[in-house]
Amino acid sequence: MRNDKLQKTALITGITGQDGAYLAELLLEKGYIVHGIKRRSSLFNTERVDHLYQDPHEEDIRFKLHYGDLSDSMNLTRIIQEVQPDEIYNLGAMSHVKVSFDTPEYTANVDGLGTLRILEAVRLLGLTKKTRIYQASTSELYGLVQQVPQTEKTPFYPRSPYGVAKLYAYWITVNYREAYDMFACNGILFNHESPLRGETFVTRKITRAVARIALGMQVNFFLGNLDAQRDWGHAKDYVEAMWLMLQQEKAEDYVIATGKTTSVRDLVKMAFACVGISVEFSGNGIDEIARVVNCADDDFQVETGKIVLKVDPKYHRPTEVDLLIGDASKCKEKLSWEPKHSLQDLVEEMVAADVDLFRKEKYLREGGHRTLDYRGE
Ligand code: NDP
Ligand code: GDR
Repeated sequence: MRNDKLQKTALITGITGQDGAYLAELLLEKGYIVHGIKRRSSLFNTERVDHLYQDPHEEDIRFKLHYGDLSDSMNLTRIIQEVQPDEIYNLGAMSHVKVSFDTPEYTANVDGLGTLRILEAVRLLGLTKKTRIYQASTSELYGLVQQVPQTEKTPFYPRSPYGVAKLYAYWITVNYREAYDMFACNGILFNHESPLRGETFVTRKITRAVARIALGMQVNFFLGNLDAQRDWGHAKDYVEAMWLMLQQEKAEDYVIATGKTTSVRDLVKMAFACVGISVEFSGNGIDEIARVVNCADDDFQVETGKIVLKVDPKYHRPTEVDLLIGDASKCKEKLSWEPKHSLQDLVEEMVAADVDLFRKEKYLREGGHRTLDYRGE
């Protein structure tokens, strides 16, 4: 393991996202100076890192945000030149698989070429010996199932514009490592979630809806493919693996996963069980529904027989990734990394956080205050 004594400086793209927020926390705890790139938006988009904010007018600032975008080479080059980072974590991306079918060119530009822009900036600035780079690669690279569990050696066959853009990013990272002897790693991370997960990814969509249904704020919600199986872990565990990859003697690519897979349908059952509600499914695929069979928690009263979930084909993807199970043996052996959270812990934490969030919203609404309307997308 690398053992530099000097205080290190890290630059995180995508710092306002789920992983960026957990990674920034981790690096600050480890004594790093953390710089992050945020996009300009018409509303504040820094909610996940606001607790880390430091007034730039103060001295000894260890957390600093810069405006930027992965589609803008000059901006990235200027920031990297100014920051002179020891480590860059390239987490920024248009990260929603379904949305990538609607915005394929943008996704290719940001998720694919964005990675090239970072690598090339480091090279042109003469930082190849100083700056280590982490690339946020993904289990979506595997796509069409060819072999399970998936390892670093499993062939790729991406099934979405997002997956294809990330395939370019994966290989350009490998190429710069080999061509210019750069320390650049791919973390092939399987799905990881948390209470900070974006609201339109399936886990968070489920835990938000379950919380609102339990609190009587919503009757039902809609999902797409209930048969998809994913290897879900906790984002907090996964950002630690990212950091570990950049502390090794040699740059390599690693799978990060739990080794267990669960269907979307079973995840729905688990989430409802966290509020004492058992549900049963009927129908098949496109006309499937879930009804309440029992509600055992006195805090939450939902009528037996009520339909709480329906399938809406609009959430199906033109091409789907059916089954993901990762084999993280290499990471376990070389980085001594293992996930600390089980899926049960994760779902309980996410449901509890959403119950808390919507209890507050309900309270405000009952007091006559205006709150944001629920968006079920
Ligand atoms: P999020 O969607 O939560 O965060 C994405 C981040 O990228 C946000 O900060 C977003 O900014 C930023 N971003 C989006 N577009 C641009 C752009 N054009 N220029 C600069 N920044 C941009 O993703 P996660 O935190 O979940 O994932 C982090 C990375 O890991 C992503 O690259 C994702 O593809 C990858 N990944 C994620 C996995 C997961 O299960 N979470 C699994 C495997 C890989 P804003 O807040 O303004 O939208
Ligand atoms: P994924 O995550 O596509 O695996 O990408 P997502 O949570 O969006 O979907 C997981 C599975 O659930 C099915 N599904 C639905 N998904 C969403 N979002 N909304 C629905 O209503 C719904 N109904 C069923 C999907 O079809 C899919 O099979 C995530 C992202 O974080 C990527 O950036 C990352 O690279 C991969 O994980 C690993």
